[in-house]
Amino acid sequence: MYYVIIPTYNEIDNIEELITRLTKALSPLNIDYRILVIDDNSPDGTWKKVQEIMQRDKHVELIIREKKEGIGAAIKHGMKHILENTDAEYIVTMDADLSHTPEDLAEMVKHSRSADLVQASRYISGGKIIGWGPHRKLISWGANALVRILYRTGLHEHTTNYRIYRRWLAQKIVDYTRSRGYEWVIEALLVSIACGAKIVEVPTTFVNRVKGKSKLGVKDILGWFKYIVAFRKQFNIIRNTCRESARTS
Ligand SMILES: Nc1nc2c(ncn2[C@@H]2O[C@H](COP(=O)(O)OP(=O)(O)OP(=O)(O)O)[C@@H](O)[C@H]2O)c(=O)[nH]1
Ligand SMILES: [Mg+2]
Repeated sequence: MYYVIIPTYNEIDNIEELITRLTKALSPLNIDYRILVIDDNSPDGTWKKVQEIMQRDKHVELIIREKKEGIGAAIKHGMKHILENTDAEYIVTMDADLSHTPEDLAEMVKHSRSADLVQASRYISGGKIIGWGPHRKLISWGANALVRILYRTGLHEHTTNYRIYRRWLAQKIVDYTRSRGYEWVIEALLVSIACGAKIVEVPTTFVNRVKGKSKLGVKDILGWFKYIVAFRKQFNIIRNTCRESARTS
């Protein structure tokens, strides 16, 4: 079973198209799937639109949280819910703003069977970015280069929240991640590496948000760089604890 977590905050203009395209992409794959939207009580009523879709599509589920607490907190809430209430083996995460092309999921699903984490990647052969100016490209390139060098990840993409996690890894991420905002996306990847996960990158086409407002500000971007550097100590602690628990379990 594949559970797709979509965190939303004011995505009323995007959520219906995303679910339609996602359903079209998933249906022919012959897999059991659910789509779980985690909405932080969006003032634009995104959750109402999801409730409407739920009336006609039983694959769609919704959790409404009281207030906006960050993308990381929302995804973690969804992961915990899935781990506690289902026996799903695969957890997919993706943004609601149509930046993460649903049509790329088939290839990711294929690779998920032989990996612990599938990372959709803009920075390997076949990957693309549509609609970003040089400024945004440079920031993303810088953040990715910094993670790659500091943590010797051997990966090209670390900042995109379009992934498939194995169940055991999702449990580790729930146990070990602490951040709540955008830096969580990087933290979850670093925890995966610290726990020895097998990670595969699959090319994706990233399309800049067309509708709705970005919630990512300059403060968040600066926060990323600070976070990447500061996390090194925590990374070593998690690596020791996670591998120790793997040996003893
Ligand atoms: N539930 C919840 N979702 C959030 C929160 N912050 C962001 N999101 C969602 O997380 C996803 C990514 O947020 P975006 O605003 O697109 O951030 P980004 O992709 O880094 O930046 P842009 O594409 O430039 O807007 C989207 O689906 C948002 O609706 C939050 O506090 N709570
Ligand atoms: Mg976005």
